[in-house]
Amino acid sequence: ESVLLKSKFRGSLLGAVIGDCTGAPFEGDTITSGDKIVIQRYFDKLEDPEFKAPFKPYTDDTAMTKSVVKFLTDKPEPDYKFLARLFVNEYMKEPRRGYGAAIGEVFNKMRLSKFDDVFKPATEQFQGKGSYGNGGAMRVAPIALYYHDNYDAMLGVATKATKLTHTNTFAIHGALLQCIAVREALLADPKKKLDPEEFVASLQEKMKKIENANVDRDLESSSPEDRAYQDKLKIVEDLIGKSYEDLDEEVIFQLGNGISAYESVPTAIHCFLRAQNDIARIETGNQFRRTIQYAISLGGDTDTIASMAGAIAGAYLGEEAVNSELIRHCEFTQEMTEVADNLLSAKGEFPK
Ligand code: F2R
Ligand code: MG
Ligand code: MG
Ligand code: MG
Repeated sequence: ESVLLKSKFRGSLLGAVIGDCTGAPFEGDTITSGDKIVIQRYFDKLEDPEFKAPFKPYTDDTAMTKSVVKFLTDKPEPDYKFLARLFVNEYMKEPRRGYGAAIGEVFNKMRLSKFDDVFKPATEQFQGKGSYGNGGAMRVAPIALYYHDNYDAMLGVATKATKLTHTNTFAIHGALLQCIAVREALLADPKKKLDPEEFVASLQEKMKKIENANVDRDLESSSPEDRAYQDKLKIVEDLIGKSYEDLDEEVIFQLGNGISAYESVPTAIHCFLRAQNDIARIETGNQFRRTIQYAISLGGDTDTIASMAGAIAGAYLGEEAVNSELIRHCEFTQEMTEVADNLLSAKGEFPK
């Protein structure tokens, strides 16, 4: 059992970093059918043992995920000031890792206020509306792994870890959805064929609770975010039944491929589910690669959607599903394997 968990922890964090590294060169692109052939060859090369090239660098997605792991492993209890400092140190050390355009402001305010109230700067983003970017979701996988056996704690920690930078409900609920998806994948038996309908139904039920709880807090208001992710998951569910070849335009139109959590987290979950079966023009027998390659082929926020889809796929399939050549071509993958092991052993060391 712990052998399987070890493989799944490694698989998930490798999925996060490999999706980021391989997706980053395409971030912001619109992908044509010609580009899809280019992406097919790109992955063929990355899996070729003879292929020599400098590794693909990671971006902010992995930089922040690393900090979240350290936050979980280095302190006995969640310490959000510590996490804020880790984010800021990483950002100051390497500001050119492709961070969101607005998040630097949060980090500067944290630093200038000497980390006095680490939750305040994020509340001031976008005229007080808070960021709805996918930055909370893209770094949440370690929390799902660490707290997989304590669901309520998982949601609580994921919420606060997101709120350090993102206070908009769309960003928080998106991060929770991604967190829940990674956990469900971790708990699923990789030897059994996954039932996509069951997987989505479970996410729908959980998001319903989360979105309804939000309504209860403020009975006066009924805003679009009250059902936002339930509605998106309904689309994910409807897409499962559609098996025709040219689904991509519809996926991009209905689910999105943007940098907001709302337009990327459900898309990542769709990628994971669709890759359970063959996908036209993605030639590989490897489900892990298929997930990431498909996510990238949708264009838009490719590094982040591939990273989130990769974290889910890796949590389901485990490390064995990840091609070792693909690992070799991405930055920080060796370290990420050790980091995954530390995360698993930290679970045993500290009382919850
Ligand atoms: N930043 C990018 N990619 C674009 C450029 C990088 C590229 N490599 C290059 O240099 O060419 N990618 C990274 O950002 C995303 C995560 O962003 P995060 O952490 O959520 O940051 P932020 O700044 O808070 O939000 C992102 C943008 O979303 C818009 N936005 C958010 N909330 C808004 C609101 N309430 N109102 C209006 N706009 C809002 C803003 O444009 C934000 O800057 C990932 O893709 C990661 O890979
Ligand atoms: Mg990025
Ligand atoms: Mg069924
Ligand atoms: Mg991105």
